[in-house]
Amino acid sequence: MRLERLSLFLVELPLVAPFATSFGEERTKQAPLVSLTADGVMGWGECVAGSGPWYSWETVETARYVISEHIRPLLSSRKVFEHPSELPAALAPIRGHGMAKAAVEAALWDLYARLQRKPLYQLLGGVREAVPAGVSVGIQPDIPSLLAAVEGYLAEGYQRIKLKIKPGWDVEPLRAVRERFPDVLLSADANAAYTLADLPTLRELDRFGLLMLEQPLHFEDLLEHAQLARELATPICLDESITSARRAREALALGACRIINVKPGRVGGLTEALEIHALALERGIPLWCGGMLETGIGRALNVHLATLPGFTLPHDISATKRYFREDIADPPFELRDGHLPVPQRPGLGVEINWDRLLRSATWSRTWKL
Ligand code: SMG
Ligand code: MG
Repeated sequence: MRLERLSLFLVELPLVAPFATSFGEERTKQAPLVSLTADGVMGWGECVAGSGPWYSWETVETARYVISEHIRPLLSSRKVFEHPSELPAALAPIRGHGMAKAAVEAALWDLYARLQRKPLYQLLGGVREAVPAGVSVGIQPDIPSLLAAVEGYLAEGYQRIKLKIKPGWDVEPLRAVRERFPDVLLSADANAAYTLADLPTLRELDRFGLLMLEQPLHFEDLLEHAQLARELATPICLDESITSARRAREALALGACRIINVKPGRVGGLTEALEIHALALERGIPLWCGGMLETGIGRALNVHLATLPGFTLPHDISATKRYFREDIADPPFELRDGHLPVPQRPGLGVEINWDRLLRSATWSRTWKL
């Protein structure tokens, strides 16, 4: 592949409902979208950095800066790639900024798979044509609203319910959902809202038969998670703390988690995610694919990744309409028997809707490489 052009778009889409976590509430989705062109074919990637430095220190603005000012010159000086897995080494001079790098790598994978005329999952070694969908339920104003939301999602067919929790919204909502839906696969995600001083509360969560407790402690911590893991029966899953395959190896060596949530953006790209997958298979650690309220571009990437054999638990990959009334990619993802079908067309298998992209773009730029 001889790269010819790089484009960067900043899009903003309204969410169908506000999404609240332990670190705040989102009402719109902002996303940098990257396209790379070679041989007249265009590949797309989405950056999962948020509008502010809350989930991660990367933001849409740091991603725009790093892609425009640092990744672009590295692409320009190299231009030719035989395979997308060569990109991480080419970007190694840039330390950190994994979400910015991952967006560009995703565009290169899409481009590569389109040029090969194969759906991405076949190139990754995927083994499924549909992936089980779970849903992440934001912090609600009260228990009745929570129960109504969960009931609605279960009626739609979601296979696992994950509740966002924070101090003050933990034991009661989990108890209420567990009492009302005794058999549902249920998990909780704290987005790093607790400390070891909260051990008495976290111990209470053991009573609800949770599939896992996701990222209870500090976003960079491994040692305290290992300590907590020894105190709880519920398996700990790490999200924010696993920013690379290196960190995944450290976490497993320390006993900090028994399950890993893989987000290609958070770990610095698809190649790094594949390395975590290989490690998890070797160690017998179950994986699932997390979500960042992606548009259809990022959602498609997640669906392809989730087809790999080590991804054995339901994912945070929901139908498009759970987040957006109108997406910038077609066709929208729809639930079928609690699963999302894997796009079978070349590459990511979704197409940009240019009309909607241009209507939702707040900024864009194209460079010749
Ligand atoms: O895409 O369905 C989705 C969102 C899933 O809860 C979700 N993501 O910590 O796992 C997580 C959160 C991060 C995003 S919060 C803005
Ligand atoms: Mg999480």
